Amino acid sequence: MIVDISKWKHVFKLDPDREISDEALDRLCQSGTDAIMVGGSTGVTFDNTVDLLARVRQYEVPVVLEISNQEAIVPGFDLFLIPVVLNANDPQWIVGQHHEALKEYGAILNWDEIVTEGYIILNSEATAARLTSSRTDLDAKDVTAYARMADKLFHMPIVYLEYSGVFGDMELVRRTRSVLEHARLIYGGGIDTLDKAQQAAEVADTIVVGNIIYNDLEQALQTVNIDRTGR
Ligand code: 1GP
Repeated sequence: MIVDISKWKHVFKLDPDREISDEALDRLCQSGTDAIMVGGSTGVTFDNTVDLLARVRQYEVPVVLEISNQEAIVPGFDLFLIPVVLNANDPQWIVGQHHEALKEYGAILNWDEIVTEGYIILNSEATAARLTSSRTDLDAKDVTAYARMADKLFHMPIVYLEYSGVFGDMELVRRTRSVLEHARLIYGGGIDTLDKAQQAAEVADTIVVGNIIYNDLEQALQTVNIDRTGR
């Protein structure tokens, strides 16, 4: 399937390490979301990723893998998203793991299926922030500099503002979006109502809804109803 990320407005992110019933998965996949993103910070294995892929594949919705560790690279997704954590203090999460993976798979990759995400992690409490030793005390100038770095210096197609677990600063999201020329701005973190989804959708190109899926499925499903007439 050809997947056009430039059309994505709303994405559900599913964690292979968390349980989800068939009924819940059915409702998410048929909700009208633009894609299902599979990924998580910890406990993601080949087996739990294959399982989730097989279950989501029963539906028409595009399914993409956000790769967080080399052991969990599973073929068969529509796209593979590769996070590069721009504000990580640990270089493992900027180029280290990528280097290891390319030593193994570099010659056999289908580059048309691979999309780099310039991640900026902004919630110091998030597992991803701890894992990557991210420097999260950033002001708007810091964040927009990282965004330009991703967009202009490295030509990354995606800048991902990651607040995982908390709802972020929408003014900062808006400012970050405004400096991007080519890259798409993905926002994720703390979207647990339609109202927050709408606020985020007004300032970002794509919003990602994660945790609330597991805490309150009905609220999660509501977030699909954002106004799609904007950018
Ligand atoms: C996580 O950005 C996503 O990677 C979504 O965040 O889980 O807080 O919705 P939440």
